[in-house]
Amino acid sequence: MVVASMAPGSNSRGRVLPGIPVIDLSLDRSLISQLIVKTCEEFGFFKVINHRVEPSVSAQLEAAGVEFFNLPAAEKQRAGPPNPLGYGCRSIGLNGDIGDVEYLLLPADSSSISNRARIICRKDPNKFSCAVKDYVEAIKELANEILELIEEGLGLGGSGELCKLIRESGSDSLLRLNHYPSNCNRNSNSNNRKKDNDIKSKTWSKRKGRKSSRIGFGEHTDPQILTLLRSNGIEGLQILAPASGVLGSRMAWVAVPPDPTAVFINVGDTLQMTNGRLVSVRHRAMTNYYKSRMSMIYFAAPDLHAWITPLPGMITADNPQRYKSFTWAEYKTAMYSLKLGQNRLDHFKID
Ligand code: GA4
Repeated sequence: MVVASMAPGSNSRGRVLPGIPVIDLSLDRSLISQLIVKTCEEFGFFKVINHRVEPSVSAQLEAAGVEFFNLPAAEKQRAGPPNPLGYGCRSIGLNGDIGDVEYLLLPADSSSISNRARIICRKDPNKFSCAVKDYVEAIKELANEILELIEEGLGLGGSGELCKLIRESGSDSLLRLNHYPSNCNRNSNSNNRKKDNDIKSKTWSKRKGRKSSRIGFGEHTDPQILTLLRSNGIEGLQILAPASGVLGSRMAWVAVPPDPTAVFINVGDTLQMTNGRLVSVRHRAMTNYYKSRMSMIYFAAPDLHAWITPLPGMITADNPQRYKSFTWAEYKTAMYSLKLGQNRLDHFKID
């Protein structure tokens, strides 16, 4: 019985690279829990199919996002600047990172969603907040299911340690809507010129006769516990994964083929509670020359005061504790003090 497979992945130059692990959630639970742990150990990334997030719920949020990003710039700016949440355009985080992206970064708790909806969608705040709430409810369920499976695969079945972290009422989880405009429609004004040059200098693919992609969201790992991403049918997401070649294994950017029916999952830094067993994956998003891409991303995070400390059984004589314990609030302070691509976990390493 095939429960997981490697779908062919290729970068935008068409080079075939190792595939993306696929987990079919309708299949045998004990088998998929082990496969999820295996893929989280190797890649920190996989795609799930046959999940229970209704297509209509995803479509509703996608439509709300499209409607928002189609508003005139001045109207969108009313929901910004991100401090750190809200509407942002090109500027990412607090330390000068930029990308070819505009976004809405929202808290995932119900009352904050309602409050923000009044600013984000003055025309019909109720419709916007329903779209966000329905999606958050469904995707949070999926996050719980995956964390339960991870617990089982790690042999912690039934402990509820991981699920408990994101289920608490004070959970700091976020929802992010990213819109990557197509390059061909992009209008750069003089204010953007310096930023444009910075981005161009990092342009990833330039081949004669081919329109180049630009960096939409630079490489980074996600700080939270688990990230669940759903995008429209436009490619752009890439993960840094081991690619075996003639000279052995090395790390390479692997393009993730888009699939609007699937949810892509990656391990966040905070799953280092497994003492380094599960790895947070470095990833980035490229723009598409012809088509705009939209992704909706749920970052499952604990309460600010929650302690991130190794899970039972993860510290052994052969694998002593690698990271100091920290609260999520402490980790967030470190995350906002660093640039996007910097390694935050290194700051908590035990030497
Ligand atoms: C990366 C993952 C999430 O998108 C995010 C990002 C956050 C932000 O956009 O404000 C950060 C980035 C992310 C990590 C380092 C800091 C903070 C931008 C940045 C430069 C919302 C998150 O939680 O961390």
